[in-house]
This record gives sequence, structure tokens and C-alpha cells, in this order.
Amino acid sequence: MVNFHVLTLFPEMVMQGLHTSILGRAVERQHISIEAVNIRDYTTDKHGKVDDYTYGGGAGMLMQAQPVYDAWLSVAERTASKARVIYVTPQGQTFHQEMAKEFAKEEDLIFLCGHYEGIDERVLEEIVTDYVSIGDYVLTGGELPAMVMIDAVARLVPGVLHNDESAATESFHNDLLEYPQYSRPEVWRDKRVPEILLSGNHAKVDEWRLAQSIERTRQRRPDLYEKWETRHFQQEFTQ
Ligand code: 9D3
Repeated sequence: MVNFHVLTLFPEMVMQGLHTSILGRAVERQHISIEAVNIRDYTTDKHGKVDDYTYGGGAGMLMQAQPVYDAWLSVAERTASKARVIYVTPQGQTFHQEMAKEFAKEEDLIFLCGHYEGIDERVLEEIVTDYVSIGDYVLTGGELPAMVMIDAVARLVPGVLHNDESAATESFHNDLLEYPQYSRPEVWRDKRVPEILLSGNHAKVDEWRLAQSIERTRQRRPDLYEKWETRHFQQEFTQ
């Protein structure tokens, strides 16, 4: 069970996006829970304002510390005090699968989504434990990155996936891209399904698929291929 809490100015976006398909089913079956906390609900400003100009000048507005801190407090009061707070920001470490595996071990995860030019540094120093980005391109806010991370973490929580869609078991194959796959018909626009796949020889099929994975990775993702090769030869010469 992982409880995801998202601090955001756009709670509907998060809730709509994360309750469809597999994650919707996982919420119903109580393998995960997802809550979006509207930061605006916690402002003490009588007009509902959550942003203001930056000290020192410069373009744009900044999210103020008070509503962010009080939104966080409302969650922190209900969770273990040490719950990680992930600030999704272009200035963070780039999210990757190993990080998803680590996050999947936590009971509660609090995602903080920024808007405008960012958030007052003082509240970040107080509450944030992890600064994480999803890659080097510019988006309009942190909601989509938070949703991407939640999707990647949630599918690793036991019970979320069915057995046949289960997160692949650990092996050196994990550093390789998947092999090409085919379904009916046997011939489509004069293109035949590779003969080996119709042979019924499972050992030969496995061998062919591995060779395809290796070649595809070498061509499309030379960076991954190098990683796999290193691991492959390490495994061969240890034991
Ligand atoms: C317009 C403000 N920019 C100043 C040069 C900085 C900026 C702040 C906030 C740019 C984009 C955003 C909104 N993006 C995110 O909050 C974000 C993000 C992203 O844009 N790309 C990849 N990962 C992430 S995680 C959060």
C-alpha cells in the first residue's frame, strides 16, 4: 500500500488523470490511495491569493510560503512525520526506474507541484526531502511530472498489476528493449510474420527474441546496450 498525496493548485487535473484504467482499479482495490490537496484552500489571504511578486525584482510571481506550508501540515498531521516530500521541479535530479523502486517502498509520498516562477525558498527548506525532474524539457507546471512519477511508482506496488502484466522480474534482460511482436493475420500487406514464431519451437523462439532485443537495443539505444553488455559479461565471469 502506498498513499499518494499531491499538493497542487489543480487538484481536478491530478484526480481525473490518475483514476482511469489500471490506477483506477488499484484505488478501488485499495492497493494505493490518491488524494489531491488544493493549496488554495489553505491560504489565509481573504481574496484566496497564493502568489506574490519576488523580492529583488524580476518577471513573474512566486507561490508564497504560507499556503504551501499549511497544505503540507494538513497532510503531515495524518501521516508519519518522516513522510518524504518530493518537490517536482526542473531543478531536480532526473527521475528513473531505480528511484521509482525506492519510492514504492514508502507508506506515504507527498508530491509538491509548483506553478508561476516557483515557490518561496524558505518553505522548500522546511519541508522538501527530494528535488525531482522528469527530464530536460520545459512544461507549464509540476502536475504532469507528479502524475508520471505516481504512475511509475504505483505499478510497482504489490497487487496493482495482474500476474500477466506484472512488472518484469529482475534479470539482465531488463537493460534491453523489447523484441518485436506480431498478432493475426499471418500475412498483412504482403508482410509475413517471422517463420520461427509459427514453428512451435519455444527454445528457438526465445533465442530469436533475445537476439532481436540485443540488436534493437544496439541500434536504437546504444547507451542502454553498453550498460547491458557490461552487466552481461560481468555475470558470465562471476561464479
Ligand atoms: C518560466 C519559468 N522558468 C524560468 C526560466 C522556469 C520554470 C519553472 C517551472 C520552467 C517550467 C516550470 C514548470 N515545470 C515544472 O514545474 C516541472 C518540470 C518541467 O518543466 N520539466 C521536467 N520536469 C519537471 S518537474 C516540474
